[in-house]
Amino acid sequence: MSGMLKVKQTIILLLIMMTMFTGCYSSSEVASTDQVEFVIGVSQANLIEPWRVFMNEEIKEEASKHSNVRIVFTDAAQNSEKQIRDVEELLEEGIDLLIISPNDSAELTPIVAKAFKKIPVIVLDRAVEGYAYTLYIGPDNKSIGKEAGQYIADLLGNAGGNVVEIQGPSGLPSLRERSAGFREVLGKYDNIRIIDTVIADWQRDKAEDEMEKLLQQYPKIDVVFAHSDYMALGAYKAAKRNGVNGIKFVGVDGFTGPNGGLQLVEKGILQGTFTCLTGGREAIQYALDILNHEKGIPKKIISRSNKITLYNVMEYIKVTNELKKDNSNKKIVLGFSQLGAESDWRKANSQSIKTAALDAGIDLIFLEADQSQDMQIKAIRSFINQGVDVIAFSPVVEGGWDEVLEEARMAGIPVLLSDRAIKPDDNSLYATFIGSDFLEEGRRAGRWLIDREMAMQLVNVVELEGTVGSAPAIDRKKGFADIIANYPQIQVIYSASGDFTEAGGQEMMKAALAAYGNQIHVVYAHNDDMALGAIKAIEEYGLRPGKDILIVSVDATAAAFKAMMAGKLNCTVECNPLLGPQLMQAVKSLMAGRQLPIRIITSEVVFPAETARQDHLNRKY
Ligand code: GYE
Repeated sequence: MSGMLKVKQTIILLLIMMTMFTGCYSSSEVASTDQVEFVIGVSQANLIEPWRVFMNEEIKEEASKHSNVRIVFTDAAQNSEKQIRDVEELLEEGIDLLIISPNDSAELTPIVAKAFKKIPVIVLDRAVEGYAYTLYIGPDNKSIGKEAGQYIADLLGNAGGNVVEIQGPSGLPSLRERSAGFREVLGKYDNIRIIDTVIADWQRDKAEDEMEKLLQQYPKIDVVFAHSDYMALGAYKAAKRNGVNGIKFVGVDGFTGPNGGLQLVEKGILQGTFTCLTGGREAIQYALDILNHEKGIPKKIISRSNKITLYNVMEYIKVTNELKKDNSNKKIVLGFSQLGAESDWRKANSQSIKTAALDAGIDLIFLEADQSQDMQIKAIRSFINQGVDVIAFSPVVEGGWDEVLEEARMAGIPVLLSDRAIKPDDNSLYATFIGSDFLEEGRRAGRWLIDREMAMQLVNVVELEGTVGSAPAIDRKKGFADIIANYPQIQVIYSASGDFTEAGGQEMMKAALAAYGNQIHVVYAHNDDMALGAIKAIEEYGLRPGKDILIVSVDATAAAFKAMMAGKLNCTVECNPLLGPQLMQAVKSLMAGRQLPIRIITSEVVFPAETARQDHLNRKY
């Protein structure tokens, strides 16, 4: 036995003893003779919500598949100070990875950041502020609220009616988002009134008491929307006891088990529920990938919510159970429509996809489209005709995909979005979207500029935009604008599209220089290739790029590093093109019958020229 393993076993024994004597830890495993390689600490916000109990069960079940893993659970009992202490103790005990579901986002941010300095950290459900963690997995609460609102509006139909909302503890951001989504949709209907909102702290009994009062107060309640199935059940009980029939109850969570939302829908107690994945199972899967240094760990995963009613509950339960069976041996055919080869980023992206397909044993049909939407639509149609198993594509522009995606749906072929998003964002048309947070990239470029240029009186910026109508061009512009909006001395005086190419960047910069010459202080380019083009134009004009005119761009390609080391580029914001491994993993999960998260967001950082020489050593593209 190696020294490290011995240490691990001692830790486990210690933790088990602490459990026995103090009752403050609980370990999923009693004394085992297996060699423990990884100890994972799980810091849970509370165990009052059945949803969190379920999260812990999922963690336990998934971890039990790996004999080299031990889990140590702590329960903060809704107290942030206690949770901070829990994490501190787990760290002292020498855990290898922390999974935390914070009680409060702001209050837990510092301790999560502290833990992240030492070990990988996976944050579940409630986020922390900033980016000091390895991976976040959580739901899109706003869209859960919206979907619930729409469902309730459909239930009420033309007659409209009175709705009551039952919430968890007030002040939680996730709860506010859920409520906001719900209100946004119902607000559009004149004949629907939200007559009251009560707080039941996720508890069934409290919901029952609150509902009791509501029933006395209001002669007519048509629908109760509770932020958890458990609270919906409490409200139902009150109505039943009072002999009030005809109220429809809608909840959120949709997990399985006694009093789980799925069973409540099956029994007709709830009219519907919206699934809200706990992320427990996925957290363990990713924890192992992280601990085993696998490639392509994302930064954020946003889970998909499903509407469950009497019509689909049986099917949903069946499909969820079948997931446990593994049918991953079948050969998979993937059709990938790449938008073009316009930049170094794109070349690295294409290479990553090809290599990852080969590594994963997936048959890849790869077609390139020369930045033409028509060619991409043709490619997707050809994949449909060939009857591939899965289609993935990187949409050159956001709009105009509905028809062809509808065709894929009719053919029963799932579609994955890679790299770029579509609009309108109808997420029933795709299984997942794997790619960067372009808005955040724009913000990062903006923040870099502000940190650097705060003292200057006037900062004139030239913005070299990417392909017109493409997701990265739209969001990078917006993210940058959001940040500089608070600094009136920073002005974008000229902006034009260079189509993400070096030649385009050079041409646009030439035009900008002709118009503004040495009044230009900064260039913000939506990608490195255009920045390289701008560097040429600036040199031709007789100024020094990186000195007379500062340049910040996005992508962090090898050529950008070279330019930074030569002093000609000042900063590049990373946009990771190595999406192949994540894409293949998603394809495989999909083919194994799993539902994919709605959004998988890539992990990225910022590289200023000052540290380029050092950072350069670890770069892969
Ligand atoms: O930044 C740019 C490319 O969609 C993220 O497209 C991608 C962008 C990338 O051509 O270089």
